Amino acid sequence: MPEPHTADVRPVRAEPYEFPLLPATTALVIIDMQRDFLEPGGFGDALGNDVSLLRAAIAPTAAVLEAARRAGMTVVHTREGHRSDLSDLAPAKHRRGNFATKIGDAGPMGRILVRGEAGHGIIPELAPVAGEPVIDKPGKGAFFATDLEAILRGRGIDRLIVCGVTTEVCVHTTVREANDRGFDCLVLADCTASYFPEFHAAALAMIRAQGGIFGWVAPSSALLAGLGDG
Ligand code: TIU
Repeated sequence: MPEPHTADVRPVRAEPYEFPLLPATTALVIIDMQRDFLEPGGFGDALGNDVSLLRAAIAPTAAVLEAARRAGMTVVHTREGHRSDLSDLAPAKHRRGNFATKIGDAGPMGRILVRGEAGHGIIPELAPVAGEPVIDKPGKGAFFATDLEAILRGRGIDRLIVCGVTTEVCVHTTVREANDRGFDCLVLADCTASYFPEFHAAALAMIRAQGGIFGWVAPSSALLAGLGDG
């Protein structure tokens, strides 16, 4: 692909330095903003977490989603979950934690982390619209056992804006996978969240440390300003 014309690049104030946003080759990737992680009675709850801690990421992510759509950027949503027969659920993932309620068990939002169940759905505030790929992933990383990379390469995407939950689990795993595949990742600090605020802070610090070893970190306000929406 030819180098982008520098006039098309919208610099975003980020750490450790400016992120060169180019809307035509950038995808907004929203990780696992599902009821199973954000609402009581889902998978996050079954793991013993206070799910209310994730809700702060909803409003800023909704604003970024709207701006990305307006800018004509590719938008991709991911959902963590499994086939109803659990044939794509690794036994190690199934037994991990020894919790009373496990993946596939019945809960108030249907079977936990199973595709097609209410809890597996993306929260209504961030619902995908027609034309936006939704990637169903059985693991923590969005590239593992999915067609995400093929979809991004097919659209000429080489940089990602990453939002979603949780910062140190599915967001981090995805950013690490993307980084090794040659994608530049900008993680939006207020559009990501964790059940553990200290892990959220540490996860973001790990991304931007060492000259941006895994990528860049910025507040959503910086992205909106870069897109002319701020
Ligand atoms: N438990 C936890 O923090 N996260 C997950 O299990 N999945 C995602 O991060 N999406």
